[in-house]
Amino acid sequence: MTFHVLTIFPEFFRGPFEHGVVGKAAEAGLIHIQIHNLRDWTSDRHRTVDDRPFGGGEGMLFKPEPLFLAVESIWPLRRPGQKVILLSAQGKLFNQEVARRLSAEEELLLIAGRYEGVDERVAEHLVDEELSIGDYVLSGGELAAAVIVDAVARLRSGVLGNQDSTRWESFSSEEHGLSMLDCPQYTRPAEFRGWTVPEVLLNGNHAEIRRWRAQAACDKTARNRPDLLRNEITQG
Ligand code: 9D3
Repeated sequence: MTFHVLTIFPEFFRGPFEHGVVGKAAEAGLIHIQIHNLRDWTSDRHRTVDDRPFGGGEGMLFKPEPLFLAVESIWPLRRPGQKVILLSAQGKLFNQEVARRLSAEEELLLIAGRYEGVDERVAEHLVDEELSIGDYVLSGGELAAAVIVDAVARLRSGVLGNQDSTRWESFSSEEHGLSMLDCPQYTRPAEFRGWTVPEVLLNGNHAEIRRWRAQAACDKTARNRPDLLRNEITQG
């Protein structure tokens, strides 16, 4: 699978994509990551990518032309397995279900917005999907693009050492939304600064451990993410 990222800050991605699971998968040739500088598709001497909004208002917007030229030169003959995604605060919410769907594509091109936003003709006529990673304000789409590459890449078979481990994490739950958080976990020492590990985890009774973990996961979900339990009832 190939990930393209279109950005005015190409240096931003050297860090996140060189480390961890994504970096190792790229080194092993399991995924490919290409970072493109949006300014390569400008023709004025200041390499201008932004302009003022029609109708007035704060800040600057990405002009449509460099974005269209970039996508059309990266994919001169755009095929159905090549999806363009715009990261923006106005997008639909990204979640594990979206990650799973995107992981079935051959190639993704992620556009990281900056400034106050992007000319709406980009959202309407150039991109397949407009995505946000959550209800908080970021300074641009670069961090969001890195989040999406990480979440999608690790679903590709072979990217994780143990393929099965994707199925059993907090946010895996098959194709649809999430249902339950992971249970609390402990490692040595069994007593740390007077705080002890639950006795049941030390006694080797695996049936009892399984029951404890299920209950503890329920409790933690009710406390930290009651919205997940409500979804469970309404969505089955
Ligand atoms: C006038 C309101 N604007 C600034 C407070 C709106 C606004 C413009 C540009 C808010 C954020 C941004 C930059 N954010 C992104 O490009 C972005 C984003 C985000 O802010 N939150 C969650 N996901 C994403 S994906 C891209």
